[in-house]
Amino acid sequence: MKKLYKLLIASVLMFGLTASANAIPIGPVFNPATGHSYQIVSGDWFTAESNAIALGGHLVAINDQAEQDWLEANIGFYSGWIGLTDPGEIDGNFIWTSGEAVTYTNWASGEPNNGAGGPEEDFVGLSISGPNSSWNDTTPFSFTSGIAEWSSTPVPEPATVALLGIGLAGLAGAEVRRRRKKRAVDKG
Ligand SMILES: [Ca+2]
Ligand SMILES: [Ca+2]
Ligand SMILES: [Ca+2]
Repeated sequence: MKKLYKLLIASVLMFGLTASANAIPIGPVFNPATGHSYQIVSGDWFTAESNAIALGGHLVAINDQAEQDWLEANIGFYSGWIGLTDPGEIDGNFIWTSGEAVTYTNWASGEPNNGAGGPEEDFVGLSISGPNSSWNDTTPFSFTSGIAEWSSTPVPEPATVALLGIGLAGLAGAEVRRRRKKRAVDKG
């Protein structure tokens, strides 16, 4: 029994260590500069893109140095998918799954190399290690998660909700008054 208890503590500690090794935000993180939210989604490149679509966006399109810097600062040590791919037979013709134009790249030295004669590489991963990060084209099963990016719909402010409530109460009050007046007229 004591042994089992010890084992349980050991596994909890180990899980804790594993979890803290990757500083990946669990919930969405909002970037005020882009007005977009970001979250880690799991899967090979295709599954991760599907999961990003389910959130209302795509795998991240890194459009400029500022967005790249923001990801480094907010995600920390991490390797996973971004929404860049060169599908089909025209290698090197990279597109963002978001449909945005490719205006910025951050390839690692010697990349993209399309596998350098090995299995063809059409899917791009990002590796962040401290202040440095770089991109590499690879095969679609090289990573088990990616970064989703989507346009956030502003949630109504509590004040707006309260005002809406007052407005509805006002309408209900007017309806009651109208009915009372009608009753008075009917009686008279
Ligand atoms: Ca973006
Ligand atoms: Ca390729
Ligand atoms: Ca490569």
